[in-house]
Amino acid sequence: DVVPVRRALISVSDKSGLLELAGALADAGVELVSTGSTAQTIRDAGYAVTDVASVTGFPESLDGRVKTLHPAVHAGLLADLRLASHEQQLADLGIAPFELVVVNLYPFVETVASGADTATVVENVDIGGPAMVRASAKNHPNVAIVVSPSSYAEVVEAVRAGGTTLELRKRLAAHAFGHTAAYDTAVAAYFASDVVAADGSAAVDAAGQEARAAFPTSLTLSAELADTLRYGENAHQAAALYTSTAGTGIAQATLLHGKAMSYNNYVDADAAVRAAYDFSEPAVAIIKHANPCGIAVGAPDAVDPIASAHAAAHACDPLSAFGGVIAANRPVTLAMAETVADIFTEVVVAPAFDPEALEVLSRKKNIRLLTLPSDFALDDREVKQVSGGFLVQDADRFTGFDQSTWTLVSGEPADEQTLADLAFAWKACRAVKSNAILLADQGASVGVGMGQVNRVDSCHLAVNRAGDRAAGSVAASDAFFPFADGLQVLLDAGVRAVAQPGGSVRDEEVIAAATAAGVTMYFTGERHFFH
Ligand code: 93A
Repeated sequence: DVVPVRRALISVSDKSGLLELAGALADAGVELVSTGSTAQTIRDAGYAVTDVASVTGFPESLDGRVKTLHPAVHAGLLADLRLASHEQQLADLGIAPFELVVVNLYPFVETVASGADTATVVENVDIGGPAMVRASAKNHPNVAIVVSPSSYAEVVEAVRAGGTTLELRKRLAAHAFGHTAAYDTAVAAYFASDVVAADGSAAVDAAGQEARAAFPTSLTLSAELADTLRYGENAHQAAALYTSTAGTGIAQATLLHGKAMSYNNYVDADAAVRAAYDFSEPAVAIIKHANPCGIAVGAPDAVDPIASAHAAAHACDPLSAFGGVIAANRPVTLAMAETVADIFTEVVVAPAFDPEALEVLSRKKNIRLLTLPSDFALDDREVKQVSGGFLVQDADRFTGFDQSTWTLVSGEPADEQTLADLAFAWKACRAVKSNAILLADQGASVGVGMGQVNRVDSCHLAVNRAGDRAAGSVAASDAFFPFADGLQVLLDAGVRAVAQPGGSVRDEEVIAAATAAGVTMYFTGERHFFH
């Protein structure tokens, strides 16, 4: 089932990687046929290329609307050479087949996002490109279809090795159909209104009013089916993973070891990564049911800061950490791996694993080891589904975090260590579902109260979890204390300092309680609800 590549059709808007590809194919003796500016780019680099117009005998016309839409091209894409009759007909018609097609489409989504006028947007609806992509994908027993520069290396390797395998061509065909489907979805959404946004980011109508400038008048999510999952949150729910084409997040992470990721693994790994990457210093977050059972940064004097962060995060709530999902914002070291190996853990996600760490953890059959993309980034916008629609918001980030903007409202100004602990607690608290109360000491959470429908219960939970570590810890609250009662629970437990947004109508009462206890309290001026 190996198909040697003799003739390739290349027509790409995104020219990244094009010359390396063309060079490699030319060196392998492949004849290159190409459209307008793609052909020009290849020719300028000194490689021989045939213009598609000389294949069709028809000039590229109507401002490029008709370039490859011609039987001389499409018969070459669609002929099934396993059939003698197709081979004969091609010969009779004087048409040569293509074994490789490289197409990426007019940048429709990017054109809309740039605020271009309607005529320009419409001109960027690619017709000939998807036709070639779909024809070649249909004919995958004979043709390899490449729609993304990220596939170039693999295809070149196959060409050099003597041809493409059926396995590769089928995989490329699946990618190709997913790609044109996502493309058409974006086009359909644009025609359904004026504006489209993709990949969770917003695009602005060219004529959009300033007040609405940050958000498009309509939204479609452009994502491709990456994987079907065993099931969803529960065994009776079917589920799948879609990846945004431009995304570089948890959905694009690489599974190095272990069983396939589950739906809940993805949710928790995302929460874990989001928590760990709030810190610039080495940090670890351990997540269960999307909530932290522990977050910590490495001790400043630690020989192995990420192992130190993990040990401290685990110490927060060892009971809950059983079966947890762990994220580290630094490569996992041997020392960390050895500790993790002794604790039943669902997933460890990190930018990398030291080789010895990988070896130790790979011995565990049931653990999943995941590396983040090298250009890992959290999305700037978050989309949440509600029945019948979507909510979209800027992601909550600590970019530009500046503790000097906090206001001291009670007690003595905190010393350096306490300020550092408060900053840590404040950031870590952001990763906790509201109502969130987080107690911390020396760069590690010691008690977390999460997800309660009143703040008093969250305070009790945090204090109970912290046990005898509550006394002398610092506290952070994701939102203001509406009454003094919640704060009083923390004060009674002996916390030494508190950070909270402030802004309650009863702030005076709350400050009075802190002052009466002689406890330092800062208003941060910013709320961090997380639901
Ligand atoms: O305008 S089209 O819909 N009509 C066509 O016949 C056609 N053939 C290729 N767009 C067409 N293409 C697209 O042109 C490809 O999908 C690719 O994005 C682009 C490459 O054109 P050029 O080589 O001139 O940059």
